[in-house]
Amino acid sequence: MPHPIDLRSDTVTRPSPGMREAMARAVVGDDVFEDDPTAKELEALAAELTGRQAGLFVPSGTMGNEVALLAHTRRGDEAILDSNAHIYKYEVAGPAVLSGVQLAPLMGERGLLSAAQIEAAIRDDDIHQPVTRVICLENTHNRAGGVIHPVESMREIRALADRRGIRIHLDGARIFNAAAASCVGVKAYCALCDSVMFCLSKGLGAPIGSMVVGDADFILLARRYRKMLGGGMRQVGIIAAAGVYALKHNVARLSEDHARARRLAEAIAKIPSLTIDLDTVQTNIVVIGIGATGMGVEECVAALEKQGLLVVPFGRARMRAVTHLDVDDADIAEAVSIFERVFAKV
Ligand code: TLP
Repeated sequence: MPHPIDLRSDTVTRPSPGMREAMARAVVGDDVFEDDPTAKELEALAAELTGRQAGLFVPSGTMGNEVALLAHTRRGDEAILDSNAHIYKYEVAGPAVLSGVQLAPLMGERGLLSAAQIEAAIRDDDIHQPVTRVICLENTHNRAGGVIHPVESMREIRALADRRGIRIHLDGARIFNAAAASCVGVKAYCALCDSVMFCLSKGLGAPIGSMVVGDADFILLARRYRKMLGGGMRQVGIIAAAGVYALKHNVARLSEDHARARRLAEAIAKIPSLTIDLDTVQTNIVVIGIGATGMGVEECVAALEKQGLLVVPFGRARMRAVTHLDVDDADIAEAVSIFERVFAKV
């Protein structure tokens, strides 16, 4: 059988020949001594593209979110976030273990929290209660299906945070996707937050790494916490070079992934046994309900795999397919025909 079409995640991409070449040529130094020029170049580029003072290269998005929380909070503080946020669902209780922070998960509408909803959850100034220190937003929202958090809503949350002296951290793992699909620049989203984490290793196609950006003082503290978590790396320029390459070559093409996700979603919407909320298909993520198939989610995923298409289970009744730079139009056409073959008759 030919290679399967891999839509499990946008993390599955392999570095392109050009990216490999950039990695091979990278000038390196010891980044813990802060003398790796390529890591510095990447951090400066990330800061420039997001309009923030400074950037920090971290090995993963998870570590980026966790160092940001460590830098924003003190033990016993509370962080407000959506109950389907990556930080709440998929970071192994890192905020509790590493920062000693209690999470206050709220039920967002398609993953999005409103200012009013957040305001109602802010703690009173009372010795019985934890201090609400930080609000964590996610843009695009992964579990909601790649939904964009509208900039107007983020502005309202910023105004609330300013009134109440609370910080905002953005899990912007896919913030470049949000920007590509919304005509709102990355800088506009990032200006509304005290810190932003974004991933190089997702739609941007780098093999490893994420960035944290914010004010210089904040990044200095985050650098210290990165060291604490074991993320101080040495000749890191070899992987930072892939990040520089990704930011220079792979941002403008993200809308291609969005168009392919849309095409896939619209074709799946025509299959009666499956369900899909086309309104959520705003970027590169497609969440498919197993609806009336009469099959379990694992069974659905296995049936697709047998035909050469990889997706992931996304809860008990949903699957997720993600488009990325290693799939082209022909792959999407083939993915559609596999979906039709497997589910048209059930
Ligand atoms: N998401 C992965 C899985 O962990 C679910 C994926 O395949 O989508 N924030 C968001 C919004 C994410 O989607 C992810 C990864 C992360 C943070 C963590 O990034 P990594 O995997 O680099 O630690």
